[in-house]
Amino acid sequence: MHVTVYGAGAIGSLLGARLAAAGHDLLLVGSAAHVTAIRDSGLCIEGEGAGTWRIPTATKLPHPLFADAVLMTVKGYDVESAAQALAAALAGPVPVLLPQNGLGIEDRFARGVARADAGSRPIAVRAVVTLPATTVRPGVVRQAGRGEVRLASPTSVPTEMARWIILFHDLLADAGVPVTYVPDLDRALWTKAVVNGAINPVTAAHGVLNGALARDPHREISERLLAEGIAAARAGGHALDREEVAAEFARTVRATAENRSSMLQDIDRGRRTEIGTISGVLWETGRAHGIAMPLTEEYIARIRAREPRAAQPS
Ligand code: KPL
Repeated sequence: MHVTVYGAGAIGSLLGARLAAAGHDLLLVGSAAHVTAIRDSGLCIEGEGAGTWRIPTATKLPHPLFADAVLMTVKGYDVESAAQALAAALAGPVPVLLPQNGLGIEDRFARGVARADAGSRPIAVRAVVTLPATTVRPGVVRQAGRGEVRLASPTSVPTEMARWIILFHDLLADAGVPVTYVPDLDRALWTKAVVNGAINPVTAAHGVLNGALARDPHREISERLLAEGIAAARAGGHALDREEVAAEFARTVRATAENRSSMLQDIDRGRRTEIGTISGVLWETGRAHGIAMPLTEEYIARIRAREPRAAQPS
């Protein structure tokens, strides 16, 4: 299958390498530094499933783009402009996996597609991804722990959508990527957002690995953020179960203990973060329902203060 990874950072490169290893024809569209390193020495994956793969790369989407499937792994705040560019480049209706952290991603995608001056309507397939991936340096990505891809159960969606979900499920599963179906994707997305809201800003503000959140003083901060996030999500009508979310938090911290969260990696590189689509959306949801979220607000401010000035707001 011809698969394009659009926004080949840590997670996109990791998934791209798995698909290339399974024999698919990949195109990785990424930053100039990453692309140059891959052209020089191949894409090197460290940790789980280590190896080096020679994969075609580009710094821009080709026009027209011929692909059977796209993994759109750009950051949440770039989804709208990326969707617009993708819709303009694609020759026909192609399924696009959206595995971003955070919330409101499908709406951003739909807005981008609507703005595109093009006939093609890419089909958004939302996913939750818990795989921990770290960019060690351009061209080198480490899978630091375990995780999976979660897709909506095909029985929970209209038939036309089910076939695209099954396509991504089988594509990833055949490449050895752990992938599961969840009965309620909205619940899985909000659970992941609340868990990210308790992991990413804390690791990024304090410069610690995910595993540090299993111990005080960081555990206590994360638990309070978790409680605020759960309250906001529930007030917003998302049926989160407190114990289930706490268990998912503990499992994620354990399985990704050696990982630098994506937000910490962004801060390390002086880049914009996903604080807006993660904690920002949780905080706005809380505010709309009269839920006080003082610690979430404090951590949003801490992360914003560390972002490059031009990057703000989300
Ligand atoms: O989603 C992640 C991230 O870093 O953004 C986790 C799963 C927490 C891994 O670090």
